[in-house]
Formats: sequence, C-alpha cells, structure tokens
Amino acid sequence: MSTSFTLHATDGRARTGVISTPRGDIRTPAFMPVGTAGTVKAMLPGSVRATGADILLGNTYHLMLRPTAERVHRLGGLHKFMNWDRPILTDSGGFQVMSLADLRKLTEHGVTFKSHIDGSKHEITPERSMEIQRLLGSDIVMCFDECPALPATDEAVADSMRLSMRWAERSKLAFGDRPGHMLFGIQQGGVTEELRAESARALTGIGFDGYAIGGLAVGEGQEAMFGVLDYAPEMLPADKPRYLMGVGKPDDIVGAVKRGVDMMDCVLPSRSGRTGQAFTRHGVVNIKNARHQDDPRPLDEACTCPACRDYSRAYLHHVFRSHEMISGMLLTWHNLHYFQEIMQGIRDAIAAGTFADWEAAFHAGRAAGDI
Ligand code: PRF
Ligand code: ZN
Repeated sequence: MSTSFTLHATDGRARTGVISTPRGDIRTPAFMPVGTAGTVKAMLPGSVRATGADILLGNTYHLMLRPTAERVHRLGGLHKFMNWDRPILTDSGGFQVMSLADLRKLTEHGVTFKSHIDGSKHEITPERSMEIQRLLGSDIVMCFDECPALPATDEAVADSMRLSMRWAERSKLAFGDRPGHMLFGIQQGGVTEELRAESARALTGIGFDGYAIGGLAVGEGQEAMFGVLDYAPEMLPADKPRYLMGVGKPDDIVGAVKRGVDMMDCVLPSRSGRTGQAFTRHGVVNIKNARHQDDPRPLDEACTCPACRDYSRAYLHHVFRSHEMISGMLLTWHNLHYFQEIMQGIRDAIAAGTFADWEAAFHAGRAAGDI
C-alpha cells in the first residue's frame, strides 16, 4: 500500500486534507505531539490518541544514543516498542545535535559529536540518518539538514542552506524506493527570500513526498517568522504537504495555517504541562500561582479533558506544588487536548469556508477571559 496527500478544501491560503499512510490517515492541518525518546512524556499512547493526535514525532538523535536504532529494530521497530501503531514522523538528527550534543564537528560528509548522555563519540551523515530512520520504522522520514543558529550572516546562511541541499540529494539517494513510507525535504535559507527560493528550487528539483520549512522558530520572533511564511509555503509544491518544524504556541499555529502550512510539531504542550503551564481558550494559566489554591472551578469549564472534567484548579495547584506525578499527567493531557481541539476547529472552519471568522473568535476569546 502506498501513501497519498489529498486536499479537501482551501480557504484563502489555508488548506485542509488528509495524508494517507498504511498506518492510518493524518488529518491536516495536523499538530504532532513530540515523543522524543519513544514516549510522549507523562502520557500513555492510548491517552495521546484520545486527545485527537493522528501522528507522533520521534527523534533520531535521542533514539540512536539510547536505546540505539539497532536495538529498536531487533525488538520489532519503534511502533511496537512504544505501543503506538499509527504514523510516526522522525526528525533526522542534525537539529538536535546542534542544540544538545557536545564537541560538534560539521563537515561536507556529516556531523560528528559527543553524546550529551555519556560522552561517547558518534557520527551522523545523510546516509546514516536514513538508515537509522529505516531501522526505527518511521513512516515519514526527514532529510538530514543543518539548521544554522541565528543571527548569522547572509553568507553563512547561504553556505549552510547549500550544504543542506547537497545533503537532501544524498538523503533521497540513500532513502531509495520505499512504498508506504514518505521522505520530506527541508527548506532552509533563514529569513532571506532569495535563499528560501533557491532552497525550494533545489528541493523540488530532487522531488520529495512532502516539504518542511526548517530554520524558523529559532529566536527570530513571530513577526519575522510570519514574514517568511508570507512567501515560503507558496514556493513549495501545492500538491504536497508542508510541514513547519518546531512550531509553536497556539497563535503561531493559527498564523502558520493561515499562510499555507499543513503540519506542525512542538514540545510546548507536553513540556509546559510538566512545568505547571496550561494553555486555555482564554490564555495561559500558571497553576502554581497561589490564587488557585482555594478555587473549586475547573481549569477550563468548557474543556472535556480529564483534568478539567474531574478536578478543580485547587487540586491541580496542590499536586503541582506537591510534585505529584499526576500533575504532569493531567496538565499534559489538557494541553494536548487543547492543541488538538484548535486543530479540529481549524480543519472544520477551512472546510466550511469560515476560517477568518474562526480566527477572529480565537483571538477574541484569548483577549477577553478571566483566567
Ligand atoms: N531542521 C530539522 N529539525 C528541526 C528544525 C530544522 O530546521 C527546526 C527549526 N525550528 C526544528 N526542528 N531537521
Ligand atoms: Zn482540559
């Protein structure tokens, strides 16, 4: 069985559709919870599914170091290992090496580094990244790329982008022909329109099953990111999914969809859940704040997640302050539920041709509330 991407409706530049894979459909626009090390932290896979997620993200970098790709493969692949039978997208490793590893050395061949876990030496090349993602059993494989740290000179961003494009070609060659699996290219080029265009031309010349927009959400700010998203998605083929990597906050997601993005991922809902931050229709609630300690109301009276259905703000405050594990579990569930509710609202609105109204209501709700 093969894969496909079908667009069902567009509204302005926003699109809704379905990516079909042998492991199930991915409704777009899609938000992918991050399961870096073979788990969406504090959540059982069935609970992640209950929030409405169609696909998870996993990480080459973490899994190659521990428990190793070869071990996951011997144990039947990542889906079986972590008990998630739906689609998994894996990032290719370079971005995590740059943010987490020690003693990094970048050459034309690839990148060598020391593990942040035990100091052991490793190398990732485009060919090795494709092998690791194959051993894991990833459904959507990402090209091996470099994401330059900003700010950088135009020349450094151009050199880095061109290296990523040469790596994209090697990634495609090493990936080969794997029916039922998709390979996505990654556009780079910083915040420079001409470099983004050059990168898009290089990637479409090679030909991929989907196209990611990399190199954003790295500290440039929302205005600069939206500035790039005003032109970057339309440089990529309209008949293939577009994936904005590592984004974002709820208003980043809405603004990206509005500009033609189909997929996103971010640690924000899960990580913030563990640090006591809840995202709601009215804005961010810091559950550690003492003003919640006597509050019998739910976090969000309109939310149907277990945290809001079964518990008070006073309880959520208490278990957070007491460092009880259920705190991270409940707030992560709520945040993932809220993010998926946004995605469902977006998909319904695009299908109905009412995305602009939905967006206005989304922003109005966040400005208004007593939180
Ligand atoms: N490249 C890869 N993974 C990423 C990024 C990138 O540019 C980003 C940038 N926000 C997040 N994750 N391979
Ligand atoms: Zn809730």
